[in-house]
Amino acid sequence: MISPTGLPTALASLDRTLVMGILNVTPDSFSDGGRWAHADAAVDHAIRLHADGADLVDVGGESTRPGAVRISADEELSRVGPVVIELSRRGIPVSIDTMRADVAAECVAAGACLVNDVSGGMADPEMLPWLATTTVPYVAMHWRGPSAVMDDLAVYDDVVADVTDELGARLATLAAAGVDPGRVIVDPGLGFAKRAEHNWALLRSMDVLAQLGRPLLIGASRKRFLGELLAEPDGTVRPMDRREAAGDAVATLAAFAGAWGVRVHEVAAIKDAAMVARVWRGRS
Ligand code: PMM
Repeated sequence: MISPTGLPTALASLDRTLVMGILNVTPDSFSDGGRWAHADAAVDHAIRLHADGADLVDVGGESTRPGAVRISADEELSRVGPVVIELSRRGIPVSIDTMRADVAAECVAAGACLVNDVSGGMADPEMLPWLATTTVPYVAMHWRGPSAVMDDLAVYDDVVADVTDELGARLATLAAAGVDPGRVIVDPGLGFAKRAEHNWALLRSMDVLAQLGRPLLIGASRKRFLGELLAEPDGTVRPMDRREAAGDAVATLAAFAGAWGVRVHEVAAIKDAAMVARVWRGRS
């Protein structure tokens, strides 16, 4: 399993897929909006994710659901800052899910060990210059535009080739800005400017994405394309709270296919699945 440089030793030496537990400190995320909006509830939930075996807790303060309107940097920081500080104080490894350099900088200073940027540095012109001043590992997700308009941007000639090329171009832009690609993890961004058939095509082609030579992160948990797959005969999409098993299946298959990490809401089953995938792939 390739690991990005700059991770804490305990995470850098994993020989199985890393499990990233999702903590959305938001009133409106599509998957768990409002549940962990208060710092105390968020910290309690993160402690549970960690106890369940999460290698990292991914803390986000801004919803990226389709159509979401952006919040201010101050608002975002007031949501995530206290949580990142408290989790770091407790020794729980944290990644910060943000598109903003200022928020990333504050959270890394507070102890976050990875920056997860769904925009791959495209949303904030300060992100790449700031990253170049640090050594923190960085997730560059495939992104075509803000959540408010992303559904209109789901147009591809060949989604696998297009996403691979666009991620390759981001790696080149990061390198030109002084960010060592050896620190960068790439993510195809399931559901971001992608319809169901795009997501499935990308999952089927993880070997093509892997040719970028970087670790892959996959986030499918509770996403709409799973609800569409499991729709009722009358077309009613399976609701969020009944997509867990399908999300577990995707995370397990992604682990078997060699993903560096999977981003999930419920950790325990996937942690076990990552161990199974490791031995299935031939490691004792
Ligand atoms: N998906 C969401 C948020 N952040 N980050 C990465 N790297 N990859 C993803 O697929 C991703 C992400 C949206 O899902 P959520 O509302 O369940 O957090």
